[in-house]
Amino acid sequence: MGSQSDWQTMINAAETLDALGVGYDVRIISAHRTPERLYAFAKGAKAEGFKVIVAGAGGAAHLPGMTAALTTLPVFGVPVESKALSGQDSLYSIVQMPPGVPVGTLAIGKPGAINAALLAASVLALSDPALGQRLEAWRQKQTASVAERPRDPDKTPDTGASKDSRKGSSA
Ligand code: RP5
Repeated sequence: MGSQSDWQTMINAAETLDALGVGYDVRIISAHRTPERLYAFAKGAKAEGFKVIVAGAGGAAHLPGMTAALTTLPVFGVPVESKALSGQDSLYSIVQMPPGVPVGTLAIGKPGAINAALLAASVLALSDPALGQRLEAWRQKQTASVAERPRDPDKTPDTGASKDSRKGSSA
């Protein structure tokens, strides 16, 4: 990720990989503040044993694109939600790669971080049947967690409205 400030978003990718039993390394690599670090990492990633790179960045988010330019490993970009433009700047910066250097771009923020991890796991599962089974189990657990009918939302303390009174007044 491009900054320490991205970690609160990207930790969701890490937690998803943890849940799937996928090993990973987390690094702060800023394309503009630590360009030498970026070059060294991206150029050496394949030799280091990385199979997929998930790159989260915000604002003028050139980290995923620059990483993809320096390696042929699959790169998934997570647009981190920026304060100024709510992550639309990050999204456009990452998604609009010219032809020839692809970055698989996910949704802005936490959903994108989670899905980047799931997508990375799917790629790794192509050559790891045990991981494929864990991924299937993760999906089944998710499916099982969806109730057929909604629960009432929690009542808010300041309205004083109870479930029973709402039933009585609206029936
Ligand atoms: C980007 O600039 C980072 O990916 C981060 O999302 C954004 C802001 O970085 P900080 O100023 O918080 O370090 O490079």
